[in-house]
Amino acid sequence: MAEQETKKLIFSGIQPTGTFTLGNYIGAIRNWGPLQDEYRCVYCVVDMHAITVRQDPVKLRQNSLQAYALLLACGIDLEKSILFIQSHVRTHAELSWILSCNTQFGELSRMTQFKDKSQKHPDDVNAGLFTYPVLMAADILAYNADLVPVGVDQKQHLELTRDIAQRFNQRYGEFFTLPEPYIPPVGAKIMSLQEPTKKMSKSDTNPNACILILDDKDTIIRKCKRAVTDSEAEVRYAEGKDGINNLMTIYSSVTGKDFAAIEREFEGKGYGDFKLAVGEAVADHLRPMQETYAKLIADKAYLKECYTASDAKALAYSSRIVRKVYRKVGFVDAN
Ligand code: ATP
Ligand code: LTN
Repeated sequence: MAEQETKKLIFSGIQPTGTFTLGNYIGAIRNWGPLQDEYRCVYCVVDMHAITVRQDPVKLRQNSLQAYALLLACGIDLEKSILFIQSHVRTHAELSWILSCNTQFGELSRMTQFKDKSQKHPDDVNAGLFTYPVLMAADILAYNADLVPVGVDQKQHLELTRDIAQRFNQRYGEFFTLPEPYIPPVGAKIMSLQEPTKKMSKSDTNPNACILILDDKDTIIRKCKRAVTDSEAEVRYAEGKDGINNLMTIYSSVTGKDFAAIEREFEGKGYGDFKLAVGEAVADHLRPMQETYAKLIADKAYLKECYTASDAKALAYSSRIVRKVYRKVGFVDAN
């Protein structure tokens, strides 16, 4: 990364908690590829965050490799960027400890994700779930990232990261860059196909609510056909037509057509035709990525080569920063 040091650094992570949805794809990961020319990008499969909610170990390992291959298939180019696995790079846990000693109990108690997830899993309100945002701050600050692409749901965590960085800088002298949230120009929020006022989420228990990006064409079309709409029969973007608005957003995101063009295309046609067209367009859009994914996931040796190289780059880069942090807080040099 050295020759490009003048470019701003982007850091983002995604949890390997299941197959990505069309929401994750349109709202987040599809935007990661195009950022690579303008920025130095560091992307990460955050498996350590995933275990804040109970995971089946066999599944977690599979999901992590799947997430890694999917991110490559979605356009992350290792000639330009780093894509590594969080648990392979020890500096994240190391920095997380230091930062946790600079984070207040009260601050963490106010995090809405903690409150939501403790309600969702009342039998497992573990300390890791509570300190989740500190590990996320460590992810970002270990690279002194300038920009962090996140959805609205993660903004509060990013604000906490800035507060922690600022407090550290006041205590120990200016050191950390205060990272800014980066909201991509096309940042559509994709809603559930079954309850279009709620966001599409991979942890939804209703399989018809979300399109997974590895779903086959028939499944995608079936889910679109079952999507909840309204009692009108006009394909039109309007308040109160949440289901149709969501399908129009999806169709627009995968075809590049604007809403006016979509309304013209389906004038005089019913919802059935429109839903079929949405399903076909999504399936056609995802097919090349799915084909690349199938090749990548079948080649575990290649994947290993990829993450081993990226893990080493991430460790080298973040070690320099964490070593300076150790010195700043007063730890004796190890060598
Ligand atoms: P979970 O259901 O396990 O909470 P999730 O599907 O909500 O997961 P995350 O792993 O929390 O997804 O988020 C990964 C990224 O995808 C984040 O940047 C988030 O903002 C984005 N994202 C998630 N769901 C949507 C959606 N429906 N529309 C647009 N972006 C989304
Ligand atoms: N909390 C994020 C995942 C995440 C992340 C990060 C995002 C972990 N570490 C660092 C950006 C930067 C989520 O659930 N989407």
